[in-house]
Amino acid sequence: MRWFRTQVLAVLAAWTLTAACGQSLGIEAISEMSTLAAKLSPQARIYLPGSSGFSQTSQRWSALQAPQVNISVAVGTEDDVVETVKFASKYNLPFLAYNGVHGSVTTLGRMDYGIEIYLGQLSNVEIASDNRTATIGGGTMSKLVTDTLWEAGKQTVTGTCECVSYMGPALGGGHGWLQGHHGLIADQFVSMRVVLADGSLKTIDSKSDLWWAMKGAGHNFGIVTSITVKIYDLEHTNWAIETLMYTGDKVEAIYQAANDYLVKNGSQAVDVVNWSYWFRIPDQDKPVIAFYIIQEGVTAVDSKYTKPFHDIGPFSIEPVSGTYRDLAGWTGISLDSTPCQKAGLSNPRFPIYLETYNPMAQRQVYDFFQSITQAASPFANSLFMFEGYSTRGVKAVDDSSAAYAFRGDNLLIAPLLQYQPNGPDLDNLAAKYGNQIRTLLYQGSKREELHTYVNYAYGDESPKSWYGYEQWRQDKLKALKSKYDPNGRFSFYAPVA
Ligand SMILES: Cc1cc2nc3c(=O)[nH]c(=O)nc-3n(C[C@H](O)[C@H](O)[C@H](O)COP(=O)(O)OP(=O)(O)OC[C@H]3O[C@@H](n4cnc5c(N)ncnc54)[C@H](O)[C@@H]3O)c2cc1C
Ligand SMILES: *[C@@H]1O[C@H](CO)[C@@H](O)[C@H](O)[C@H]1NC(C)=O
Ligand SMILES: *[C@@H]1O[C@H](CO)[C@@H](O)[C@H](O)[C@H]1NC(C)=O
Ligand SMILES: *[C@@H]1O[C@H](CO)[C@@H](O)[C@H](O)[C@H]1NC(C)=O
Ligand SMILES: *[C@H]1O[C@H](CO)[C@@H](O)[C@H](O)[C@H]1NC(C)=O
Repeated sequence: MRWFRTQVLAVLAAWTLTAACGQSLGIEAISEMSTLAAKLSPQARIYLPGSSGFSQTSQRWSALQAPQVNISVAVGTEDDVVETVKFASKYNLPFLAYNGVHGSVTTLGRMDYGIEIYLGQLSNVEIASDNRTATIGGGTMSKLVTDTLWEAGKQTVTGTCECVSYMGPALGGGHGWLQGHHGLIADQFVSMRVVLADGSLKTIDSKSDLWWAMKGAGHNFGIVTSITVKIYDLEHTNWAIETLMYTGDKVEAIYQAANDYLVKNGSQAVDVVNWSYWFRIPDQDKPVIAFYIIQEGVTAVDSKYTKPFHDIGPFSIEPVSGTYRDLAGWTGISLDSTPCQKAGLSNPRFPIYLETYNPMAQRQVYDFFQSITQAASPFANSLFMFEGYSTRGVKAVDDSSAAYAFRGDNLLIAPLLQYQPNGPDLDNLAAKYGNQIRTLLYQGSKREELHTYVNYAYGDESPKSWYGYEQWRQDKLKALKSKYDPNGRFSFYAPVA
């Protein structure tokens, strides 16, 4: 890395001086900077704009309000994280952890210069000798966790998408296929190593006051370099899915049936998941409804779940069976699926959590979605997602035990308006449409609180909508924030205040 140093130094010097608003940092500070590269491990890499390493480590899934950085530090060890955070803090430079780069909340755009801390080399999964926990590197992708545990006959709750990191979803609570059994990803935490705003590296567990905050608002408090989590014996390798495709005239019937036979106000079966997507396909002049019913431990989905949906009259029915590891491919989120590609598109979502479907509101949003996704529309490739994970394990965990605030909800709904970026007018139009859709669902819910999943958030929601409306939650988060991050260094991702 030595040959890099002169170049890096020159850039850092120029840029730090600019960053400090023309205020000179002085010779002493600049020579101090030269020590960052020297303090990093031999595995660390520093990438500057224009290099392929820089674009590989900093290109993001969504182009909308993406963070901007001037340097990418691909850390090789947890101490590299410590050194980089200390360095950034000392010179008051913004910094941000980059992991699976699928974070898309628009508050990330407030980072308009600074240091990227790329975690990709902190990737490993190690099963403890007692087989009850695994320790996972802070930069590990979900797929490696699932695959490594699978080889050993184990599993744990992870996010469903193969190219998303393990930690990214976990810090906001974390939804996954196995949450009906074991709870959220964050409910599996046993201990973690975390670099705090002051650059200290701490091992924390349930005895720390910070523990609560890391389970739902974790992005606001530190960089997790590794984590130990509960793992479980693999009980069922088999899974089956039935994909039912419908035309839009069936909307009310489908979601009435989903309420009656599946969701049942949160009491649905632990081994069943149903998702639906709305999107456009060739040969259909309106968006289709793809309804997935997924069941664990079987080779065909039980007809008690599928029959009511067959009766509604899908235009196609496709049953498939396989294993747990096929789920990502079946639902279009495996490594080679579209959502795992970084195609320079803007991908805002406008999430809302609900208890149950309101079939009339579903009709209203279907009609609206169909009107804004016509062939000539920039939003023609959008996807409307209705995620109905089993919730038993989530509800079984004490609601006050974590910063994650929405255990009472059953459905995670989000339109994803996907488009080729073309300036602020189009971004504003997307925001307007997305919020109109969300408002229709919200009004249809007759609720007084807008609950949103922080990890799907658009960015204009309030901290109450991300972290809960209860005053004690808001107070507790703010108190922890001023204790652990008084200068707000971790405040680009859905800041708590
Ligand atoms: C296709 C797709 C599928 C998804 N599937 C799921 C799912 O199944 N379940 C679910 O719950 N969510 C899911 N999400 C949402 C997901 O939780 C968020 O997008 C999450 O922010 C992605 O994390 P990342 O590491 O990929 O992204 P990044 O942009 O790298 O990280 C997001 C933010 O998390 C923080 N961060 C990341 N790693 C660390 C760390 N080690 N320590 C401290 N802070 C860190 C940083 O603040 C960073 O800005 C999905 C999103 C997409 C786009
Ligand atoms: C830092 O990056 C930002 C965003 O890309 C850019 O506007 C700025 O000019 C860069 N500063 C320096 C000194 O390179
Ligand atoms: C852990 O699992 C491995 C592989 O299944 C097995 O060989 C080993 O005996 C187990 N250890 C304990 C303590 O159960
Ligand atoms: C759904 O269940 C919750 C408790 O989990 C309850 O408060 C609510 O009244 C129920 N709603 C309906 C429509 O039955
Ligand atoms: C299916 O429907 C909803 C949302 O799609 C969800 O809450 C529920 O978990 C699902 N039902 C079952 C049985 O999995």
